[in-house]
Amino acid sequence: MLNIVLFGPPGAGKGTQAVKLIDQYKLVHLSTGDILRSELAAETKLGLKAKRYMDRGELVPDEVVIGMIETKLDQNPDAKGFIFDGFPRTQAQARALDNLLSGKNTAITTMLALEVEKQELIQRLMGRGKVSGRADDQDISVIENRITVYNRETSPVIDYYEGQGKFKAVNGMGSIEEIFDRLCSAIDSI
Ligand code: B4P
Repeated sequence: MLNIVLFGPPGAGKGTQAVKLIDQYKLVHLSTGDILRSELAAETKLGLKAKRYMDRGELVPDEVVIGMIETKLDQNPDAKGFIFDGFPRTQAQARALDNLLSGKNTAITTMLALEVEKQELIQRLMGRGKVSGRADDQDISVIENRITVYNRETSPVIDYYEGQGKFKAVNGMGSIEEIFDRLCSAIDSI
């Protein structure tokens, strides 16, 4: 199986590139952000709980997102592989993902980490905020907090995969097609 963790700060292009990669490599796309937003739209108990965190740019508690990923893995027993987009975001999530995958006799193949300058992240998120209606993209202080939370809580996930020899940095500046070509080269070189 080809199991890819697509990593990067908010606005790095994870969701944008994941959509292209699943088409190219015929993988299943698992985005915790998308799952949380659909729970929120359906006004489920989980969605309403998550909203409190997402609106402030904080991480939703580990046990909530780990449970969601477990359900999605179980729903796709015949997948050729998965793209994990926006997950794991903490080392505890990374450990839980390893356990879930090893229970299915598979493992993460590689972590591809998109690297983008802070000013560009802010510009992209504010740009999306004008059209998406996403509350967390429309307020500069929430965007700044998401980047701070990323640096504090999520960036240590790099060390986790580096320790396993699975970390690959990918330049996330440039056009969507240029970045897609870099990601494909990184995958094809495995
Ligand atoms: P996510 O949905 O994962 O949001 P994101 O990181 O902001 O999005 P992404 O990185 O995919 O966006 P993209 O750059 O593609 O998370 C939202 C919230 O959910 C989190 O803050 C947290 O509260 C919660 N959450 C999610 N997962 C969690 C977890 N595992 N644990 C705990 N909490 C969790 O796109 C951004 C914009 O840039 C788009 O408009 C796009 O068109 C544009 N863009 C992309 N590439 C570009 C390029 N090359 N040039 C110009 N623009 C580009």
